[in-house]
Amino acid sequence: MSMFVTAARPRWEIFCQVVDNFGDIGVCWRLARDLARRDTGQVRLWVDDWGALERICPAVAQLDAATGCTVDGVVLRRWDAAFAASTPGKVVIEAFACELPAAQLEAMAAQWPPPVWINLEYLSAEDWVAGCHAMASPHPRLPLVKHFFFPGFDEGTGGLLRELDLLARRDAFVARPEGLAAWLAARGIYGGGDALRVSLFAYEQPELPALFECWRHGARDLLVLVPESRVLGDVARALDRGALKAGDRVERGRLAVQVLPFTDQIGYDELLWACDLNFVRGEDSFVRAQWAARPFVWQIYPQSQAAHHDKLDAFLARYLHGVSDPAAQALAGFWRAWNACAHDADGVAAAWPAFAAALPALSAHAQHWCTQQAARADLATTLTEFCFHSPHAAR
Ligand code: TRH
Repeated sequence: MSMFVTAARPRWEIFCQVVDNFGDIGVCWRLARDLARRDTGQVRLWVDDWGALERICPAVAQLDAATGCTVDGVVLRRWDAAFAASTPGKVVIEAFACELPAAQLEAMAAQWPPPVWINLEYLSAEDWVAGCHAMASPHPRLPLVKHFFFPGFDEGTGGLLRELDLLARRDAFVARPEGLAAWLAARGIYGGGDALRVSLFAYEQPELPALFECWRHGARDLLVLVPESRVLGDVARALDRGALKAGDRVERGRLAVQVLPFTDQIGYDELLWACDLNFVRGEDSFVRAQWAARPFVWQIYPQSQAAHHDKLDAFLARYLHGVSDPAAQALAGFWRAWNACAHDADGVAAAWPAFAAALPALSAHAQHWCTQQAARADLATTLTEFCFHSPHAAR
């Protein structure tokens, strides 16, 4: 009989190891909240980098990280060197192949029934994903079986993170023009009624000066809203400023740039809904831009030996299916330039005019793509199905 059997078992337990940035925590925090809102059972999230969590969940700053705290229905626990095994969840999710603490693995093996053990993988549009989704991997020593769970764009994958009320909240936000005006005013964002409103969330981008130069002399006013992030140094350089901080606004010709504070995830969604074009990065903001149903530009997380270029092309092939040739080429050209793909040497400034001209067509396509993807089961639903209603089900 296990020493862990008497304590209450959470329904879901997620382990998240943040390496050098908060991207993984973005996915884990969103998934945890989504599960907590649908379920009656407890969701517990272990995080090794409390600062990264605090950035997207400012509420934790007031709470006791050592003993754990509950935010939005999620029990948050710090995963540090002093980790002591606790009663494992009915489902244990290790995010992005992080290594579970050995003591917790032993605790899982001592449970009956054993937890459903999931390795949540990175999102990719590549064709092999559906074939690997839900594959089992028995532990070499312990009586435990891990399953690989792949989010994705196909029927045969785990789908995309999408809260049940997300699209209704988005529709309510965009349906009230006076609401949008109030939202902008509340953030001190003003001017440029006809300007193209752009959000810019990105990693470092050495091509920004050339693009800003093009925007400054362009055919249309542009208002660029930049949440504080890694790209801010390049934004400052492109504007010939020493440094920039939240609240700063700089105007150059037809271009106005305003720096916004980093918000929680709900506020970030609203920013995407408030803009005509969104520059996003990594994984979670990439998916949110698709649910915003607006044209977007994806900066994929760079990997060694340019492995990310294949992933970018795999998504482009899916996303551009059915888009007219000129618009498809314009989008692919601009995205590849933004991601410094070698086979597109012209650069972002050269690729911008065609991309800008294609925006009306791409806007219609973004809505079509969003509707198509929303017809598929979302990630929390597929996880619940797999973990509680399939042959692998938790008891
Ligand atoms: O941080 P990222 O670059 O994450 C990446 C990816 O997960 C990638 O796959 C992984 O390999 C790498 O990390 C290590 O970008 P991402 O995924 O978009 O996460 C950013 C999160 O920040 C997302 O949840 C949205 C959120 N956010 C806010 O909450 N408020 C804000 O103001 C902004 C700009 C973002």
